[in-house]
Amino acid sequence: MEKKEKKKKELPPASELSSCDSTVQMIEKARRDGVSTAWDRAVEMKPCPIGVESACCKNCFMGPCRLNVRDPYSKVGICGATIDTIMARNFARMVATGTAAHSDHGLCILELFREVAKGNIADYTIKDPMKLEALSKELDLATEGKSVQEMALALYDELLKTYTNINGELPFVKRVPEKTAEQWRKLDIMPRGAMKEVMEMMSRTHIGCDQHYENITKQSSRTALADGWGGSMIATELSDIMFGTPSPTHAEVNMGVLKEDYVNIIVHGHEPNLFESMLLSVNDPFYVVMAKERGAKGINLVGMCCSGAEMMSRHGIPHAGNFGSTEAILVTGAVDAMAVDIQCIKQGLTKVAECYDTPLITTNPRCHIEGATHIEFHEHTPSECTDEIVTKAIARFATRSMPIEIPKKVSTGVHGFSYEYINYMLGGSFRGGYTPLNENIINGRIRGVAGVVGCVNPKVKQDSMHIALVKELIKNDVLVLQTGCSQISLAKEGLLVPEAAQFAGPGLAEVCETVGMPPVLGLGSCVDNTRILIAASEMVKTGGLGDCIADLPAAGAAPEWMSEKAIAIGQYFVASGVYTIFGVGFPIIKDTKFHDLLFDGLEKQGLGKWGFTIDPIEMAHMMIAHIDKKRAALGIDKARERVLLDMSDRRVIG
Ligand code: BF8
Repeated sequence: MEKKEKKKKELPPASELSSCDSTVQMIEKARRDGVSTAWDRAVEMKPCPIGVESACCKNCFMGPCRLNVRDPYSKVGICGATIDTIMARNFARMVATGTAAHSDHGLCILELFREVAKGNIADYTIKDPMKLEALSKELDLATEGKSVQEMALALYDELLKTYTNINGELPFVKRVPEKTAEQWRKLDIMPRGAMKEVMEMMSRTHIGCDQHYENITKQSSRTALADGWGGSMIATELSDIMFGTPSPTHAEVNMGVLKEDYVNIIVHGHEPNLFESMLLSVNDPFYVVMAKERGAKGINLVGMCCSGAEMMSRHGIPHAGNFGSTEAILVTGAVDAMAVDIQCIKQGLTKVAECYDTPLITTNPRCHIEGATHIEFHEHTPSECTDEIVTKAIARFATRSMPIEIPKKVSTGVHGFSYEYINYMLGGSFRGGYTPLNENIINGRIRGVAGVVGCVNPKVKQDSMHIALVKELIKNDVLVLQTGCSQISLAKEGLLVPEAAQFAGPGLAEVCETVGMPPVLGLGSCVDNTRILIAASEMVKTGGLGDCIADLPAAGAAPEWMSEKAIAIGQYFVASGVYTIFGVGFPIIKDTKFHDLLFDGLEKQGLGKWGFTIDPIEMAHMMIAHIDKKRAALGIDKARERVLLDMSDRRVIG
């Protein structure tokens, strides 16, 4: 019998796949050039209907077992595992992977910090000794009469416990508001070391081990907290100490940052050390002269994804786009080298890079990609790797054979709002502290605070959910804090500028205009979500907004999430006390006991809870309703009504 030829799905117009004009332009060009990108593969791919609801288990080889998503309690796995056990274990393993990714990144930064402190690495230094001292004091380490090196080595020893603790609490628990930490102790979810938690999670989720969804979820909370208050926090804090704590800086975002007559080098990934070294290499006069001798006007260094977001925050390095645009940018033909390290590096990049004759260079021992060139990055001799990449990029520029088409769009915004800078910005050097922020929340000008973070996902139109959600939040006087790919979505939309106050509600606009700040603050990469945790702790400690993080008029969202890291981040925000809403889809079945626990039960225990919707406006109003609920519980709901009345009175008088 003749085999029926499988009909190819018709591709939708690229403008339906992305709100980013540059990415749309490049998807269209890729199609004309016959090149496949994740956007078109996502149209072709039909997600597994059982996997998408997490109703399958492959934790042993008696199966894999598939349960009925429409009637989840009608069947159990071969071992007898119920739908709640299966979904809780699958969810737990996503948390473990996300935590492992961030914590491994943090451990690399910690080891780098030790070597810098010992003087074994000449290429990096301690750029922010004030932050080193402040952090040491927060962790009750002696600083009086200590040299920078002594403080750094003592801090290294202390923070190593974040990984090695088998019993005892993580060092950064000292930063957690006392009542929140008490809740963790009472609920038995206090995190120990990140290695211990991830290992125990994998052990518990082995066939025939932890088979109670509530107990598995406790381990999910412990593990996720070891990410947020552990591995990720180390990555942020020590990167600041070594490479500089960000303060607001102007930076250009979008594909128009590529320059046709320059050697264009993109760094994409997550660890800042590769990028920091690349910055030195591209500014080395030897390579600048070499580039000019080959006909270029100079070397143009550009970032993407999270390491791009960090470099933009610290040094104002231009940013070409988020996770959704990494293949698309190669289609310009203008990229002379793309250097990557770890996480969110699509394997599909190799094919696209090959089609446009761009060297794709992997640099990290954890991340080789078949078909890419590997030049290993060693932190004791970092320039050996980055110099070689620059040389390759110059050679590619000199022999460019592809037609170049660079989308023209560029948005300039302000990035780099660290926790420390927010402290200074709102209070000034005279009244430093979070008191003015708390006062503006209490008096109602600012209704509450929202963290809008996370990925983009080809299942939804790129950037569209982030943009609609953030616009609705600021319109309703909610101050928005951003990180990761979400921050890049809004930067492209032009909202990370003080002038965006015109889109904010009257209360938030007034605060923004007084302080000169945007209503949407960009904090950096995904590990920098810890800046939001620290800010939340500080708001509690400053007073007037309750005793624990769960009391704050605050909420979080990742409307276009896709990675396991996003699930780990979501769970650490929930366990820290924050209502956290995801879009796209949620990988568990509604109306199950496990679903009830995540979406309701955890809040009843005094923590935060999960939420879900695919509608960004509904998402905004779910967050606003939660913020208003918290305002009412704090007894500050009336103040907001008064302040809004005052404002309309003033407008009438004016
Ligand atoms: O850590 S937001 S797509 S790049 S996972 Fe990845 Fe998601 Fe982007 Fe950075 Ni975060």
